[in-house]
Amino acid sequence: MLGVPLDLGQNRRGVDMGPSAIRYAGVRERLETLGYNVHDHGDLRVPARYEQESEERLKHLSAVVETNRTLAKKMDEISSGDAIPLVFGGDHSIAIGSLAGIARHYQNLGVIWYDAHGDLNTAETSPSGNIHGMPLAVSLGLGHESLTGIAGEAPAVNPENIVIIGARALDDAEKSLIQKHNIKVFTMHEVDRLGMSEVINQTSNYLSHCDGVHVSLDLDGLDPIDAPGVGTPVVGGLSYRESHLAMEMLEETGKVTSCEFVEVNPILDEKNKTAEAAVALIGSLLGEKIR
Ligand code: DIR
Ligand code: MN
Ligand code: MN
Ligand code: MN
Repeated sequence: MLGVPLDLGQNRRGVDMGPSAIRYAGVRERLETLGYNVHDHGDLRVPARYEQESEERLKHLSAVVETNRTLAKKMDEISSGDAIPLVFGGDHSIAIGSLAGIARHYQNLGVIWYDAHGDLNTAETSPSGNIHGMPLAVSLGLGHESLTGIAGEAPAVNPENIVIIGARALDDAEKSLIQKHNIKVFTMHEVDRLGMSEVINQTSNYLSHCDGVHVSLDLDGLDPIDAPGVGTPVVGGLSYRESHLAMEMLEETGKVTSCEFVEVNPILDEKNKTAEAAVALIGSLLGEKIR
């Protein structure tokens, strides 16, 4: 486990406390009960917000780059051997560093992006200038070179190795990019039509050529009723139950090699409900069964 208490990829205060909230919700005990030998690497050191100035198009760029460079190195280290890296955010901009570090260990890393958003913006297309709306684009090699360069020469992820699940707030430029690169997306429309069980079956088939799969779960993928403690909630989201089914079925594929749970914001939460949901989903993704 590694915490990354970065909040500079977006505007709301409090998401820097996500790793504490997730630990407080009992993640370690949960994993030990499952029989895992848990190693907690603690929290990455992150620049404080008050020390930072903000650019218009890429807010807090240098601090986000610096944090993700350190994170990529750390993830590279802890991805070795048979460890399953589990990262706690922090805002979703940390996926830039975690994917950069993990991808070096795979030929064809699959990525499941569980999110209300596409996170496929660049400085030119972003409506907000917030880097947490850009990490998937950056991981494809699109965006400011100080961000795309974190992965090294080649992009961390190929467009055909990505599956987005739960999308319901895509910007126009993100829609174009999805079409241009033919990225697999199960929006809420497809989830409702097919059901989560079929969505995960198709996801698993779609990524069957991958030699590893990273699950990047933004808690705002869930409905705000089940996960109110997020900075950019969007109504009409994935339920607690659907999400558990998704995690359980992904675990059954045996293909998940790393994961991250991001955007938990305890200041906006209701009695740590969102962190508790995150920990319950982590349990399911790593093998917890009702029976
Ligand atoms: C929006 C919101 N698409 C942006 N993105 C969010 O600012 O780029 N991503 N909230 O999680
Ligand atoms: Mn390594
Ligand atoms: Mn996101
Ligand atoms: Mn989101």
